[in-house]
Amino acid sequence: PFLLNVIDHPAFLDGRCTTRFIDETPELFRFPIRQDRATKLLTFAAEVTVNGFPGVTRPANFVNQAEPAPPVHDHVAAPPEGSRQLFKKLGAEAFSRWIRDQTPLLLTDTTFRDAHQSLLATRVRTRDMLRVADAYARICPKMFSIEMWGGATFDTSMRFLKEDPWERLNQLRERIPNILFQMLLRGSNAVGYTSYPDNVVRSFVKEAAAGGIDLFRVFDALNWIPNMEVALEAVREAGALCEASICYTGDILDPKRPKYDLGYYVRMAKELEKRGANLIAIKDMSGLCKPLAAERLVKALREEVGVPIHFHTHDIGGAQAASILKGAEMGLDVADGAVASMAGLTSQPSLNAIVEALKFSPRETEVDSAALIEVSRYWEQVRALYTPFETDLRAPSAEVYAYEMPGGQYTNLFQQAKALGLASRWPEVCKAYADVNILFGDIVKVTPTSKVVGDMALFLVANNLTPSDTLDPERELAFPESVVELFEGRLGQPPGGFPPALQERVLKGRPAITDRPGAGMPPADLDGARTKAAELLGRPASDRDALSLILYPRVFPELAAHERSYADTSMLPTPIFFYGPDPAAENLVEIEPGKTLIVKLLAVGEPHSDGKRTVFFELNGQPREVEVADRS
Ligand code: 3PY
Ligand code: ZN
Repeated sequence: PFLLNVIDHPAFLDGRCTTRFIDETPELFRFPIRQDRATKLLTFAAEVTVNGFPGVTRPANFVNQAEPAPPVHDHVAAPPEGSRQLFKKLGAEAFSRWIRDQTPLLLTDTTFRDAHQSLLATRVRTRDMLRVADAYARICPKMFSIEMWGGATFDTSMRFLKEDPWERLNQLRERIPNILFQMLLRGSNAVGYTSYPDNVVRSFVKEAAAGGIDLFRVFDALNWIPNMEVALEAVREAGALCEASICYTGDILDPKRPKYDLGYYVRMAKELEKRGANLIAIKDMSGLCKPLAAERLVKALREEVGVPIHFHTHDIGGAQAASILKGAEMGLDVADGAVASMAGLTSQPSLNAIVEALKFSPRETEVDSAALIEVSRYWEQVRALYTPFETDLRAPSAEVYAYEMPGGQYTNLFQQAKALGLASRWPEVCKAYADVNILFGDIVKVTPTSKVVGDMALFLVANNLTPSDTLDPERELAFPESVVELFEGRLGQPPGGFPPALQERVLKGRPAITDRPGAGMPPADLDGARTKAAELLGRPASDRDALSLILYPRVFPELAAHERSYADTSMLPTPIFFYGPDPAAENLVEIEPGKTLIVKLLAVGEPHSDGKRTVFFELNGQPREVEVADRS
């Protein structure tokens, strides 16, 4: 550094220096503090030790243990060929026909995405996925696809887990080269909660496909096809599998709910097929598609559309494995499930159970049930590391048929209610959720519209309002921002439009748009975002970083600041990341292949007068001290 300080100094560069240059230029000795990775990671470990992980309470009975071990498998042999190689060989259309020709029911494993989104508030870290990935590729090669990206994972990775979602994709792809990767894309809402300009949606799909996503499940939160078109087109252009969703709401068996009847879904599926969908998803985000409804719906879709049908459901009510089996009898092509230890309740039905249930039947799957048991054991141990994110839901709840609340929302809305001091009024919140749906004209409720309904339900309960109070001209109400956005048409149009009286009240005379929100948005400046991302990161930024910044303009700078202070903390074992290093143990942290830090927490000092504490470590046998402010 000294030599660099000299030769980079303006006086040296200008040739203005004399023999006294070194003596008279003290700044030459001010070396930039090069905080190395180990120090940064130790600083993070010290932070968590002193202050805890933000928002996470270490469970009282938590015993810091070795990280869960993956199933025993042959590391050396390459993973057997699977659905991905076949898809690469055939291309989207021929592969879609191949799916149709299969006799076994094909299966998607959602454990890496929706299962933990629905059970553990999307908190599972990339590291715990990577640790099972090698084994998975080898012992579950007959899995049709793995849903491992999209939905809320993009947001949560950055916001809470402080990791780059693109890296999750990269690293899982490296380890699992043989099974299709699938993501959930919210149409023009991409992986966010609001509408984005078309060029953002297009670039996002292009980058995701280049990063290894093979199958995009695209949906619109109001089932409004114009809002799906840009995404569908981008997926087809990328040569990926384009799976277009019909989001299931209501009850096709109930003659009193005619708005979303069988004909509605069949018409929508046919429209989507016309727009080039390679598969149709029945996206039953709230687990409302009862067994006999699934039978009727799959049968009708099988008769009316040519492309494969993929069924996704949540087991909140407890009857959804039966819906999958009924669908299978009617020719369902692919079903979603999660491994047993991450299945049930707000998550998907158990893959282990589906595989067993179909044994010795015409739709018997090719997935190895013994392998699923091994994988489930792994996830069971992983799940134990995430107890602070578990919900209080202990048993299936058939109340979901009354409330129509998505599996992924239940836990979040409960947390929101708790934060507002409404936890004890949770049944009222649920009832209000159902009332708001009717007030809004009976709409599809899935991210982000489900959040709007949830915000409005909390608004009613917190202010002790009835649904009819919202229409009372005597009352001046400040509706939640998300409700205003919905009624302005900024999330698109529901079937049959918005109820005019409420829309009038919410917008207070302001106009609403009826066009596709993306149509009126100027393109986002991707180059500018890349430059800004580079500034934030203090290193060159990629198009992916630019997209992360555009999608999450407030969260990305926090992630970049975290990286600058603490390096890439995704390499820390989960117990250290959330709860700090075990004081009794030598904690191993592999920061790159072959380079391992041995971290021992020795002691935490008393607070100094400035409120800081010294945390004493041993790092690879050498004493190291880190000072952190005690904010606890
Ligand atoms: C999401 O959009 O994150 C969902 O899982 C919707 O069901
Ligand atoms: Zn889901």
